[in-house]
Amino acid sequence: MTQPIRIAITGAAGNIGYALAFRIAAGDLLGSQQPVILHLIEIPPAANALEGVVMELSDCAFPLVRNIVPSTTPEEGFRDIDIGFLVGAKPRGPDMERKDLLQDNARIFSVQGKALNAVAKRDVRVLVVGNPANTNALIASSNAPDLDPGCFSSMMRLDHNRALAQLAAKLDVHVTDLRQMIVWGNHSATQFPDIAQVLLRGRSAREAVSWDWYRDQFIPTIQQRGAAIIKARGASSAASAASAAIDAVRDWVRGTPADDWVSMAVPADGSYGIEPGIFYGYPVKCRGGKVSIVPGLSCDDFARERMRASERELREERTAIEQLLG
Ligand code: NAX
Repeated sequence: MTQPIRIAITGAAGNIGYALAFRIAAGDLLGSQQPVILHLIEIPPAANALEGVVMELSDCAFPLVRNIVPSTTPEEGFRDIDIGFLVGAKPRGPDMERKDLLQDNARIFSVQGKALNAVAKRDVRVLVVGNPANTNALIASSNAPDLDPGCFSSMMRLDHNRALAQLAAKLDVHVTDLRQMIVWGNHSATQFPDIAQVLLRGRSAREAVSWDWYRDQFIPTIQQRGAAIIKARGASSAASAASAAIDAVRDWVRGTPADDWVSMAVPADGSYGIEPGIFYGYPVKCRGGKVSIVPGLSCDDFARERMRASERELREERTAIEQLLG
């Protein structure tokens, strides 16, 4: 019988964690033949809420769930895990500066990086969702010196999926008709959703929309989509974020389609002029569990300027938390 795979979710009693756990338990991540053991991690004040999540998961009698391991410490929660979704993070309080948020979350992710280093499987795959996701991934990875930095990525997939949906709606086609979307940079308002390479049934989608729409509507809509959801729903994206997290790890583990790529934030390696030292959103292909940045795409001055603006922001975030890098 297939061995169960151990999957950790931090912030499992939060909005995204609550949506994610049930979809993974139902087999949406690794398919209907792969049993799972869920490691659900919370902070002590949320232990009761976590117990409720465990009760509900157990009440679903999911055939694929072999065990549920609730915990309030990362050393216990990450033990022997194959996959980690690092969702739990401190939300921005009313009087909090972005700088304070960065510091508080940086501490959480340095502790979690050390714990992953100590107890996770050596080929663990860790997707960081908690914000500021790119810099949190950098901190976790730099505090896990025995794990390959390629074990870590941060989530650009929600932005990627949002970009596909908006462009498909504009062109009056289905999202599955589109290929080769890219979201470069940071998961923040400086991200650059780039449609220069997008193909609509093999032809350039960029040429099918006006420049004004692309620059003045499409790009800001994707950059501000999170805020628009909060305004409409009174709460931040949860089910769509969980869905994107599942898409991201599924493609990482099982591979991207032969004729497409996806956007993932991975350690910058100098590709496209983005120097190492940050996690940067790139177009990537995944094969055999490994991620490779798609090489050799042409980027015009308009694109370069936006890619550099997002890089600058990531370097500023890095400077703010430099003391917590391992
Ligand atoms: P919630 O506040 O609903 O849930 C967060 C949960 O994390 C809480 O239950 C909290 O107790 C727990 N937590 C906090 N610190 C923890 C720690 N050290 N260890 C374990 N658990 C901890 O937030 P939710 O809406 O679920 O969002 C979670 C994170 O995702 C936020 O940082 C949010 O900004 C980020 N997002 C990232 C997205 C992305 O595309 N990368 C999109 C959606 C989302 O905004």
